[in-house]
Amino acid sequence: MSLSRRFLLPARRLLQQGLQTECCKRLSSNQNLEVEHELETGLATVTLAKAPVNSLDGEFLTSISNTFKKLENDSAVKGILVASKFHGGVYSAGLHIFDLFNRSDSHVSEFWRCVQEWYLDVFGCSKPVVAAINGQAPAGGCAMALVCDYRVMQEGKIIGLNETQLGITAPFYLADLMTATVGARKSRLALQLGYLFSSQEALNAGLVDEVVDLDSVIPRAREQLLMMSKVPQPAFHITKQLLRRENMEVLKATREQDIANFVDFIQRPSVQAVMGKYLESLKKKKTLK
Ligand code: CO8
Repeated sequence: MSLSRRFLLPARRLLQQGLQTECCKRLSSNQNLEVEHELETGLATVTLAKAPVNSLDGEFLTSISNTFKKLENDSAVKGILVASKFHGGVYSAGLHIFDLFNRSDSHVSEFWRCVQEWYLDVFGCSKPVVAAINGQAPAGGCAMALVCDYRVMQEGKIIGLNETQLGITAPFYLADLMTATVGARKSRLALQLGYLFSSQEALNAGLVDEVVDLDSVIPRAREQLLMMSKVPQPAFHITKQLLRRENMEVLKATREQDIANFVDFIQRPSVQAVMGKYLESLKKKKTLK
């Protein structure tokens, strides 16, 4: 390597790091979740980084919930983008299935409480939230996108609430959200069959708002978020809360019952048996690769 190149490379890196700290603040970071805040625009980026597939276990859901609580209360944050660190791979594989399989009632019950809390904090966030779906998004991955205000998806991937395929049901608040998004008939069919939409089908159904190539997912999502963040904020926040209030109130009023119903259902031997087979098929798929 020439002397000038040897000198210039570290210098450029330092310069980039310097520029980054000037215009971009890392709000918090743990090994599963990275949160950055662009000071100039007020936009925050939440990057899901739980290897290998962003499966949502109780701890991860709580960490997302807490992050959204913080961003909601930070007046400098004007909008939130949600993306995956596994760019072009998996946005999120949904709930961590092992938290539902062969677990005690109390474990499942606490886990389901985390799911509800996650929903109330992310769906209930009054700021603009845009999903940059830069990978596969089955089940809870689709839910992670549905709770956002706008969805930009990578072409050639899958998305949907496929819960019935693994023998479980989507919670009523997500089923309602799916219906509100794609309409009653499409939602009914998709939920009953546990249908996974291709990106193009999702676009046609209105499940996502845009389908673009991988390199354009984050820039397009950011552009949309910037536009949304410029709507006068008190009006945006209040309108968003107004539109989401009814859906949230139903869950708030029935949380304990929802947990009891879910535990009762998931612990049935027949449900556990289907889930066991599904887990086996996931492993088999791997050995066929
Ligand atoms: N939970 C736990 N582990 C998982 C999950 C999951 N959901 N998905 C994949 N994994 C594991 C695999 O077992 C594998 O582990 P290992 O390396 O130890 O064998 C590893 O992650 C990598 O998986 P793949 O090799 O399958 O990775 P691919 O990139 O080939 O495929 C997919 C990625 C498409 C995401 C694929 O893994 C898949 O289809 N996973 C199952 C997705 C699914 O059906 N999820 C349903 C979960 S139930 C749910 O989310 C209910 C939602 C209710 C509301 C939730 C609100 C938040």
